[in-house]
Amino acid sequence: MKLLPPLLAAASLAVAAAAHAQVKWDLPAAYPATNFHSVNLQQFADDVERATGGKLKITVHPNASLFKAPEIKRAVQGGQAQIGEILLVNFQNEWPIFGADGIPFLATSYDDAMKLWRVQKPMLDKKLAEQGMMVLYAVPWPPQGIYVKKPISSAADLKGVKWRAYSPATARIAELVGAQPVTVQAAELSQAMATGVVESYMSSGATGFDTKTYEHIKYWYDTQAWLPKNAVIVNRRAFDALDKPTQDALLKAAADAEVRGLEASKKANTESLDKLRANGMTIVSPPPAQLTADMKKVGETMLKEWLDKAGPEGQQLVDAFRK
Ligand code: PCA
Repeated sequence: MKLLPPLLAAASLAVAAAAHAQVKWDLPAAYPATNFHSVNLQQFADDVERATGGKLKITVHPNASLFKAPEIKRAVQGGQAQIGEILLVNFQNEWPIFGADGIPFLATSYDDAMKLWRVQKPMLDKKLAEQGMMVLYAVPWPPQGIYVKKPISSAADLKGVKWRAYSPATARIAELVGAQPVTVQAAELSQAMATGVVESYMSSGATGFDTKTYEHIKYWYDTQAWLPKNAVIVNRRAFDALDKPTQDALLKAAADAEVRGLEASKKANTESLDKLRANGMTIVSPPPAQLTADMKKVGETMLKEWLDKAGPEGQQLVDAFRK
């Protein structure tokens, strides 16, 4: 065997070590592995691993198995997880702009949701930078409708029902229609319906299917009230510790995931409503006129309340969105 001169040997060892040095990140997420957001996250993680030749390995932990939905943002901020997927509207009490995509009837289509994201994102970039994080990409959930046990014709029919909320805004809707709000994360929703804690809630067809809501609730009213977004956020120190090619690969995979996720959401919307029907659920589309009118009124009240809290920054966002 031919020996390398010592200096050269040391150098080649260092190169080999750098090539093999693997950075491992944990990515807590709150929705089941089969949900379209989670499938997209896994593909994002696979893309990053492939593009970096295995240098950055991201492990996705779906279904709130590592952190509960409302804890993921703090975990990423504190570095307990380097990267995570959050539901932006969960953090509206911390900063109103996080809740812009949860205001009923502000942005009600996929096009509107992405338009809203384009005006929301620069504000988010600033806020998350202050918090030592950055946002990589965001994907909307399908449009939100009302799951309810009995047929309804107006908001008055929701009085007194046990209503599952997933965010401050969905709890506020309950108050405004006279329902009884209880906050339950998606990962615990099946259980909450099975034990009778929840009789009604607003969400997408996707979450209704994920949680087998059809086993407990027979109606879904297609109000198309808003499309909340999941966002993938990363700890800034963890990002800065990566070399430039790895950072670039991560950003490229994220941009691809945003495009792919939007299409996956649209597909999940159609498919999940079909699957709910196939499992015996009645999809009421369009909803009764009085119900729509009542919910729009709820939305007007909530937009006003949101603007009061969000101040000039909020007004600027709404104006830019409506331009
Ligand atoms: N599903 C999530 C948030 C919005 C949605 O469609 C949930 O119900 O928790």
